Amino acid sequence: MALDKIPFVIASSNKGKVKEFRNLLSDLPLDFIDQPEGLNVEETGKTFEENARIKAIAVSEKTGFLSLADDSGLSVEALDGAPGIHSARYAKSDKDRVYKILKELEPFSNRKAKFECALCIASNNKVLLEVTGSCEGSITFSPRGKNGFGYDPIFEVDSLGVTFAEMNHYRKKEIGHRGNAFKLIKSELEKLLLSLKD
Ligand code: ITT
Repeated sequence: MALDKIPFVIASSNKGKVKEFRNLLSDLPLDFIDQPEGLNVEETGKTFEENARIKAIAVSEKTGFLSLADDSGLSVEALDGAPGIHSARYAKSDKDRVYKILKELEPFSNRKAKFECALCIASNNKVLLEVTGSCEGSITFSPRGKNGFGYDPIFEVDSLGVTFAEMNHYRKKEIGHRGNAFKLIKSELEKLLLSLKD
């Protein structure tokens, strides 16, 4: 463990999310630890916020360390908010999920969508910080771009005209749902880390 750094578990098995978090948190004095291999936390909540809480608490209990969980997803207006909290399981692969949305949206002219991200930081079975961020956009007619993960190739950000998958990670950090949520929690997290060092 690096000297003076606080052990911090990113409670996620999604490699795309973990990569984004490592970038978002890179200037904080944290010693990143993967969540225990094979750990499968059942997401029984009905909202992003509830699921983020369930994951953060479970991983902090299991590891004994400060844990950050994210529950996130894409909500498409014309599909009554689907896939929403079911984003990860909407079809069997990222590619299938992307084409399922494109197919389902064919009859609609309204292509408005939004990404949401609930973050929760927990320790010792207790929620310490929680917040939600979002990013508004629309669904493209075909996938574009090679960066990012999940639904990034079909999500075009309002006003920019490019998909998340067409931007570099600095830009996604600046305007994306995860970056927006993180902006709301960052100063509180810094205070929390300082209090843990005392
Ligand atoms: P963990 O629960 O282990 O963190 P997960 O992938 O199951 O991993 P979620 O239940 O929060 O995570 O599901 C989020 C899904 O929403 C994710 O699998 C993607 O399909 C999608 N998603 C979330 N954020 C995204 C982003 O920034 N870009 C593209 N797709 C995203």
